[in-house]
Amino acid sequence: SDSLMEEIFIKRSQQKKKTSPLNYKERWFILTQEKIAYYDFDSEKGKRKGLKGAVDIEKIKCVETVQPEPNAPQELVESTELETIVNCIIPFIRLIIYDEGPLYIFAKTDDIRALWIKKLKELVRFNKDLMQKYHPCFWVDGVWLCCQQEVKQAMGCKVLES
Ligand code: 4IP
Ligand code: ZN
Repeated sequence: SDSLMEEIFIKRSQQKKKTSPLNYKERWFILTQEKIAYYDFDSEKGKRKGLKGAVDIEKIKCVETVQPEPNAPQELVESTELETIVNCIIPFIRLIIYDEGPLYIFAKTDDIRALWIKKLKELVRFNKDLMQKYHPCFWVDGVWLCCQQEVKQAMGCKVLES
């Protein structure tokens, strides 16, 4: 269906498996009424390439901002090309979407972040099973930095103000 918004964001790997690497990739995000999808792209030609992943809007349980990782990203970023970008963006960004696990997306400016969060919150407003609590910090090395819980699915530790 029609694209509502498009933007290039840096995405943290979702680490669906315990062995998945933690890395950051630049992806072209397209938001429609049904999903938020992200694609690989050719930065020189400004062209979109293959679909890398998508989250169904109706499965989203929470859209929130989170605190930056205290020691990220220097030693976490694997691609040296991305390092500068991630370094200069990290302080500004924080957009998190929960589906099964958290999807962390980094926006380049506060304005872009605010715009996307506003739009996404609108879209998920009537979803079933919206979370009342979330984790305001990152999931790193098998632990939630905010509350030290060691289960990824553990209930959030901070109540959402709506
Ligand atoms: C991949 O690392 C990419 O970061 C994937 O992102 C990511 O998938 C994978 O995480 C992660 O293992 P390598 O490229 O070094 O293999 P993308 O699909 O954007 O390329 P996500 O789920 O974040 O899209 P897993 O846990 O999904 O495998
Ligand atoms: Zn927590």
